[in-house]
Amino acid sequence: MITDKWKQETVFTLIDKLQYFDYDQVLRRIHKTVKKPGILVAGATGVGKSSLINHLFGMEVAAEGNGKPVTDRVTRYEPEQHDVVLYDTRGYEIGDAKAQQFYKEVIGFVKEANESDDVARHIHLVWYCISAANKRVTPMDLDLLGALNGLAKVCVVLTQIDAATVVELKELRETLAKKVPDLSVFAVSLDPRVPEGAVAWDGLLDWSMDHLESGMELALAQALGKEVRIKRRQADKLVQRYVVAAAGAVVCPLPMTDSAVLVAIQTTMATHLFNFWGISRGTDKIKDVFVNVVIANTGRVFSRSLLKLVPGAGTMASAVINSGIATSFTYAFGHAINEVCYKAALKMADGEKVDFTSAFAVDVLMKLVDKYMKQK
Ligand SMILES: Nc1nc2c(ncn2[C@@H]2O[C@H](COP(=O)(O)OP(=O)(O)OP(=O)(O)O)[C@@H](O)[C@H]2O)c(=O)[nH]1
Ligand SMILES: [Mg+2]
Repeated sequence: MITDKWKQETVFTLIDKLQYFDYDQVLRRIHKTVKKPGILVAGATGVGKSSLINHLFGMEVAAEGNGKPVTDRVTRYEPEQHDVVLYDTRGYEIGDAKAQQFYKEVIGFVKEANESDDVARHIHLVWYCISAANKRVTPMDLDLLGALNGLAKVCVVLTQIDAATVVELKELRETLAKKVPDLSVFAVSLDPRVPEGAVAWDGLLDWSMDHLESGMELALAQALGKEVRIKRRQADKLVQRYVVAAAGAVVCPLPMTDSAVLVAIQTTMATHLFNFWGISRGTDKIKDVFVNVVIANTGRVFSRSLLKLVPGAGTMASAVINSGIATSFTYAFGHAINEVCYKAALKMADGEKVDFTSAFAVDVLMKLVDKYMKQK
């Protein structure tokens, strides 16, 4: 018969299994499966290329000295904590004779990179920036767009729209629609006075995700700093991968006390999500909190949730985990972590401090797991 003592022991057995959790090793394993997208940001000088990289990926990324010049004009940024490779170009002066040099150098660079057998060098996306402040699309823009379009997935980012009137913007869009009808155009601005609905950061990132292979879209989302809503959507997709893994792990019902494989999936998922949200990027202290609080609580939440599902009067043999339980728990636990991380990320984006120990307390997680279990 199932007794309280048995339940308690089951909880302890599961928590014991977590003692061997090696954060760095799990993270290394996760990183090995990630494919990094390469994104090139091109356009004339002063259109806001470096500012755009800073805005989306964080000030430290494009800080001077952090990149490696790969040609005179192209600087490669491969931030240690992010799984993206960014290429910032030093823009050409409009009408400058050196514009031709930019053309040769940048097109040559992308061509060579994408013909290379070394996939780590490939440029997958090009964000071609045209400033609305300049109020025109130049022949050089069109030449470059044409040439780049054959080499990678290209879109147009209409930058600095705060510096143009509605009519000017409309004209720019019409010109682009006529001259490069196949290319998507996203209007953006870093001016906080421009209403959120008028800027297309979402659109630019959605387009980018849509044009990347599935492993890479997650890597791009992981690297995003302030665009937390998009990050959340991608984080939920990540949970789905673990739900599938959990279903695969429980082809035959497992005795509850033998659920090490499922615990491993939960802890790996938790590590992956935590890293995805960039929360572990902070200090060693945050890493300690993660290992001591989040991982330990994973075991508690996991075993408590499972025990809730065991029929009270059953025998121990009836305490099994089938694939339905495995998938709904993984779904609920993944979404619970995402909800906590999302709220933390919103706070951190506003410069607030987050107390992770209380954010990931067992009761908080249990409540969220219950909520998402019902939803499944
Ligand atoms: N008004 C306005 N100014 C912006 C915006 N984005 C960037 N800027 C400003 O435009 C100037 C040029 O921005 P950068 O990001 O250095 O431009 P860049 O394209 O990297 O220029 P190069 O490196 O010379 O090719 C800076 O003074 C920015 O502060 C914007 O959305 N609106
Ligand atoms: Mg720049």
